[in-house]
Amino acid sequence: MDDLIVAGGTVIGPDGRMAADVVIRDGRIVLLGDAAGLPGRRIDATGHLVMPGGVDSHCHIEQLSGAGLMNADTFETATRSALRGGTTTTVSFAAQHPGMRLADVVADYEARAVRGALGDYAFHTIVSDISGDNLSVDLPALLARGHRSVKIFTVYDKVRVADEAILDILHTVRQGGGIVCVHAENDGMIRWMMRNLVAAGQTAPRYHALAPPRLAEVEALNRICRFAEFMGQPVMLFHISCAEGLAVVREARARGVPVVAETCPHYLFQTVDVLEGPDAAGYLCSPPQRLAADQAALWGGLETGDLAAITSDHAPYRLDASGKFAHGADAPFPRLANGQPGLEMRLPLMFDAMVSDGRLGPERFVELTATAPARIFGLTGKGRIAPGMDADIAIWNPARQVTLGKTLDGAGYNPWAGRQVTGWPETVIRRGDIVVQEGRVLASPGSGRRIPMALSPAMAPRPPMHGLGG
Ligand code: DUC
Ligand code: ZN
Ligand code: ZN
Repeated sequence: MDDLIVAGGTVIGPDGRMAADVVIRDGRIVLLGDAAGLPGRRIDATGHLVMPGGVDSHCHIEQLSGAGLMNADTFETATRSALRGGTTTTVSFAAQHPGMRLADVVADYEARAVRGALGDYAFHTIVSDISGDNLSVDLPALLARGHRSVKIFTVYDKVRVADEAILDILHTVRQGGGIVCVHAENDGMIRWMMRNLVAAGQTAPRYHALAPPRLAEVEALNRICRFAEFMGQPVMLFHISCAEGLAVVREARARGVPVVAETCPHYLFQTVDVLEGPDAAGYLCSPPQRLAADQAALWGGLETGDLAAITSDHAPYRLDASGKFAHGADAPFPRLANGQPGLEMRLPLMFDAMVSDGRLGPERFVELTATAPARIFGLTGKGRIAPGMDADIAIWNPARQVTLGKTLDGAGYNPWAGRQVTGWPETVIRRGDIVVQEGRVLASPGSGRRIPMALSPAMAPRPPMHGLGG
């Protein structure tokens, strides 16, 4: 097979940019520099930015939700959509519900991805039931097989884990090597708010802005940071939405607690106002959108590095009885499915803000949307353009103006439809194959590969504080 040469573009890395050609052989980058005169098929990237394919380390694909609802995507639809938006690697969830055997759950999600995925992928193992062999046998075996990220919830009936079990999970992951991701909100505070709002007849989606209160996030983040400190186990805190939540993260990191955190485009670009309109259900997510002042704080967290990654939290549900309205068209807001689709729009939205509008710039865009997620989760070969890395590349036309429209995922609506962005990933390459060209996705289902997670510095355990020894 001929080499593929991405010629004449500006290559963006997390630490800088350079005018360089990229030579690709057998799916890998073999040269970054001057390829003039070298043989091979050429893609002319003149005037374009050559960036690593996106790594979206938080997306829900073909997954049973915490409320027991199957979402609207298959691995095929979700990863096709991801590729068109420039994302070549996804980390989605293998979701254990109580009573399920952990090993079977992961095998099931793996089989679905093997069949359907067009992009490369890894999983977070959602642990909700530590009984039987789940914690003692299955989880250590999964960690050893490169399923090194575990996800836990402090909320939601089917997946919530109590404090003592959380400590058991942190302890087990510490021994096997890995990272624990957490959806951290206080369950009791949310339930109390929902019960009282519904009792007062305040059932419209707009009340969702109050029901997962800011302090519910603060309380649970604080507790999880203390657990991470107590156990000396690294934790990734998902979807930070508000200034006080970020302050908890910042303070814990300043104390040396091994926590990293992420936020999502909907917290950076949407406020509670989206829950006021007739389309509110389509925007409903948890934690909810907050205020403009929170957005400013989150941008500050991205600047300082207290927020290390931007992920989509893609959680697609159709606006009908199969999804959002599974409990009826007039269901009170606590019974509407949570989440919005975002896999395809994540990078165009962030490119528009960070590169076209100049907020933090292209290097930070690459770091936050590709390099850091790959590094944190030990996704070897991903997230950077350098010799030896997988040739996962998005070639961006920085001048192209696009009005966001229909996406390829299964949700059937795009919460960002109608918004104008500048910059588009016109050509996308995955392990050396051109998988998106002129808006068409060329990869076939099943051509994605699982990327086993390697031990990463972000997973390095610290001395525990419990006094029982390491
Ligand atoms: N919040 C989550 O934590 N996950 C999926 C959807 C949502 O809104
Ligand atoms: Zn969550
Ligand atoms: Zn999520």
